[in-house]
Amino acid sequence: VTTDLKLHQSNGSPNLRRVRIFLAEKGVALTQTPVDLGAKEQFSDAYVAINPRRVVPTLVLEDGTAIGEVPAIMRYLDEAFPETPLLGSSPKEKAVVQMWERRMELEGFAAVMETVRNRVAGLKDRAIAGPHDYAQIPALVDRGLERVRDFYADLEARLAEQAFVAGPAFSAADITAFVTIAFATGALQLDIPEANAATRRWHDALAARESFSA
Ligand SMILES: N[C@@H](CCC(=O)N[C@@H](CS)C(=O)NCC(=O)O)C(=O)O
Repeated sequence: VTTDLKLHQSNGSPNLRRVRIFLAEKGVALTQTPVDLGAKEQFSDAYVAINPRRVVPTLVLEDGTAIGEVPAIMRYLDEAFPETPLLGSSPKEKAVVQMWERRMELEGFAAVMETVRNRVAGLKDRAIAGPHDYAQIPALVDRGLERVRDFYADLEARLAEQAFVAGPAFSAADITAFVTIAFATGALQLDIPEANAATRRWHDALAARESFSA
């Protein structure tokens, strides 16, 4: 489907990758407007008027409503374009998918993000994205690496029991877990451990889907 929706995005952003794969899986096309984070465009008056949190992504609806936060953007897209649901169909499925998507975000994605933001020299005093400046806490780097290792172990245990993160069907939880792994591998050189056979099987199957090149 072609839509009048607009997505403010940044190419290298892992949060954007979650949304891009989600859109590709659903076959929803929209207008993408780049926000240059390197040039601090997220702090420009024009962008702050759209997203006062000064982060990407932001989805802007036909009536001008601006939706921030990746899970909220996914929610809108899944409800507005109900074909190929990625957040479950029944009340039970919806709750189970949301539970797992949140776990992937809070225990995986956020752990990688915390580690990167407290480690990278270029993010000094920008340890948390958003309108406020926070100093890095170097001790969070070692703890973060430990959290990412635990995330890999927990994911392996889950995928040894289920075909996909939220159960027998592919969902948004798989997208968030996959992007977390790409982020951990690229930014922290923490790839899926060699011995994690279930995660590797799942990962290879997802990587073969066309949407995952989005
Ligand atoms: N919780 C937000 C997080 C968004 C976020 O942190 N975006 C990053 C890019 S991945 C950003 O805009 N960073 C701007 C900055 O570091 O100033 C969401 O789900 O959209």
